[in-house]
Amino acid sequence: MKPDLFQHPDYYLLDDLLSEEHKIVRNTTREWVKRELSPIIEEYAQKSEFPKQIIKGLADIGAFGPYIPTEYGGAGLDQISYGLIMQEIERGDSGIRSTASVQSSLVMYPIWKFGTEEQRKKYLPKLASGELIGCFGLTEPNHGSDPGSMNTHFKDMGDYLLLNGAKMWISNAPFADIAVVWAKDESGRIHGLIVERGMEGFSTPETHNKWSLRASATGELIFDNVKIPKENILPGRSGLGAAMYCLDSARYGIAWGAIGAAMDCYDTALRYAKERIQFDKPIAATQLQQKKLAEMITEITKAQLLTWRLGVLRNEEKATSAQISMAKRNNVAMALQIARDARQILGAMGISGEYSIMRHSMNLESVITYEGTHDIHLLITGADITGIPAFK
Ligand code: TGC
Ligand code: FAD
Repeated sequence: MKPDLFQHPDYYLLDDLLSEEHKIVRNTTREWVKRELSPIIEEYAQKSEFPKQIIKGLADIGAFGPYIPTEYGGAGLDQISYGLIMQEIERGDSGIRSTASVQSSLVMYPIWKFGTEEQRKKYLPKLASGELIGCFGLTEPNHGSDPGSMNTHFKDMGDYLLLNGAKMWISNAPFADIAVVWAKDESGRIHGLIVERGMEGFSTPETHNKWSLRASATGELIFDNVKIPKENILPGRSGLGAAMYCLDSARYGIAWGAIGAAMDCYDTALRYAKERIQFDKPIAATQLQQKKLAEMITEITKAQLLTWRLGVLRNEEKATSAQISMAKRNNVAMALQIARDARQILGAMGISGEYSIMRHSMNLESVITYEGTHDIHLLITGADITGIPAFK
């Protein structure tokens, strides 16, 4: 892969809206990505393997629990810093951002928000340091967009809970030490449970043959009469809303992350277009390529503004779920379109692993599906503005 020459597009001087701390966090993450991730990511994506050696580095830059309080090992940062970390990591690769998103927003966040003090103390510091890796099991083979219809369930056996069922398409599953799993009790109410690797009847087979998110490990979670200690239930909140509350945090991070992928594609295409000579002039001198590049920077700038504002609302605890859906949907679709246009600007080189664009493009095909599909987020906006849910 070519050396990482990334330069940050900031057409509307959005850096002026960031604090010194935001810039330090952003620059530290960017330097780590250039130094530790860019040189190896193409090789790991090609061989379809998560680079486990970067876990410690991710923990060191605060990517595991950026906004979790320092007393639990988190970085104690605000929501804009969290977003900037996700942006910079996804500038490197969406699959690596996935690992950070799941660990932070889908594992540490529910334990922090809905767990007991004992659970927080037991798991959060080890998750923050990367000593433990977690995954989040909501999706099932027959229930994706409609998780409320899930089949995974548990029975109260007096001394313990007996868990049965299966989850599918679970990021980090093949090597996770713990799983936050959503399952129904005997009355049909959904709860979060902490399932630990090694519990009898719990297995995590890997999902192979993905053309997308190849540097992220995806797998199933299978529960065959797994005995779960009662102290592993998250008691603070139950119902589908508890799982969705965690998704709000992860979707917010993805809205920032997608900008990172888009910025990388734009920056690569701009540099290439200025250097690539055809018909005795740089292809950047042609109107057709300028149209693509001008539209890219316009869309990136709009997404940056939307997402920065969402970050301010998150910091003020005023952001709604529907506002987060709008940003996730807009930004991922924007990034995917930019990846496709950038690929064309590079001609044949656009499909080569010498450049990051094709990898981003393939990754974004997962990002536009997970954490709520493009369609589902549109329906969430539709329900919000009309007051009429159109899912069913
Ligand atoms: P509905 O009746 O609308 O809601 C059920 C309960 O949930 C509450 N709720 C939310 N709470 C907080 N934040 C949100 N975004 C919420 N959305 C819904 C709602 O208030 C209600 O609460 P209560 O107390 O009244 O019961 O639910 P529905 O059954 O009609 O379904 C609609 C819904 C929301 C589930 C659907 O729109 C949706 O979002 N489907 C998408 C499923 C999804 O996003 N799955 C993601 C799986 S995890 C994943 O993909 C990780 S990838 C990670 C990575 O690698 O980066
Ligand atoms: P379906 O729900 O079957 O949807 C299929 C199509 O129908 C979509 O286009 C959808 O938009 C459309 N559709 C569905 N309902 C409606 C409707 N009411 N109206 C109109 N159209 C509709 N899940 C986890 O729990 N944890 C994870 O860590 C995780 N990681 C993932 C990693 C990867 C790489 C991928 C690809 C997925 C991951 N997922 C994870 C699963 C992901 O959240 C689901 O794939 C997603 O929610 C969509 O579910 P589905 O694939 O079953 O699609």
